[in-house]
Amino acid sequence: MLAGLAALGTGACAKIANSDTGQSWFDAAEDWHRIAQRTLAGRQRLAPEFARDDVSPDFKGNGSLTVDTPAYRADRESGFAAWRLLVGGLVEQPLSLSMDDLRAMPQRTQVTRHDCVEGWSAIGEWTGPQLSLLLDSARVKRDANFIVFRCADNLYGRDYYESVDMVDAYHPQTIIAHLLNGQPIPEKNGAPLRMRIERQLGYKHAKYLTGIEAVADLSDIGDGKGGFWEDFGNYQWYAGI
Ligand SMILES: Nc1nc2c(c(=O)[nH]1)N[C@H]1C(S)=C(S)[C@@H](COP(=O)(O)O)O[C@H]1N2
Ligand SMILES: [Mo]
Repeated sequence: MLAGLAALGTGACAKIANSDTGQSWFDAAEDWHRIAQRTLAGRQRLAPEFARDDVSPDFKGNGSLTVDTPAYRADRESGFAAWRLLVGGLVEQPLSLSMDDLRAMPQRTQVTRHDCVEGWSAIGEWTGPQLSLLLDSARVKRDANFIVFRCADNLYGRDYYESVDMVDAYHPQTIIAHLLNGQPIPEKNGAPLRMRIERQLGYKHAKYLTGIEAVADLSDIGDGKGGFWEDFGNYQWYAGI
């Protein structure tokens, strides 16, 4: 956790060290991490990982293939210099991270198979920091039960969003990816940031990621079913594989 904070360069380390309540904040974050790892221990099993040679020549794009706004186009032209990932909700230390901040954190690379409910799969090599690192840095409060992912795109007139419970949030293969096959993520696959939640079906893997929010329950978000497709009534909230 200290390494994570240092890598973020937020100066939060100094703040914690000087604060009377620092120690209890630490405990709260570590508690959630431990609880998530203890709960349903079987769900911590890793999804299969493949060899670099197995990657699909073209990773299909599905759902939104871009974000249709002038702001997105302008930021894309500048290499996403203005992109920010906000980490907030039920956290002690909200974060606003640039692409450079995320690239400076410890990285995980994994070659995994993406399974879409529509019946297609693709293998890709994804790289980025683990979500657990960000959650520990932001110090998720004990009353949080879910992590919500906010996206920049609007599909059929609704903002895309998704959510997972703390077990999937702290799963080691749950990463905030900024590279696909060693290159910045293509526009159709969610540039510049997308979730990889390898024990879950494709629609959980939020593209065009702008925010990560810790919440106690999901009823106030969207239509209250925990995700874009879930709100339409098409797909189940729990999409474990
Ligand atoms: N923001 C956003 N995330 C999204 C979607 C979307 O339309 N918008 N589609 C989902 C679905 S159904 C799938 S299968 C995958 C597709 O990822 P890909 O475009 O890289 O294949 O993204 C998921 N995440
Ligand atoms: Mo999908």
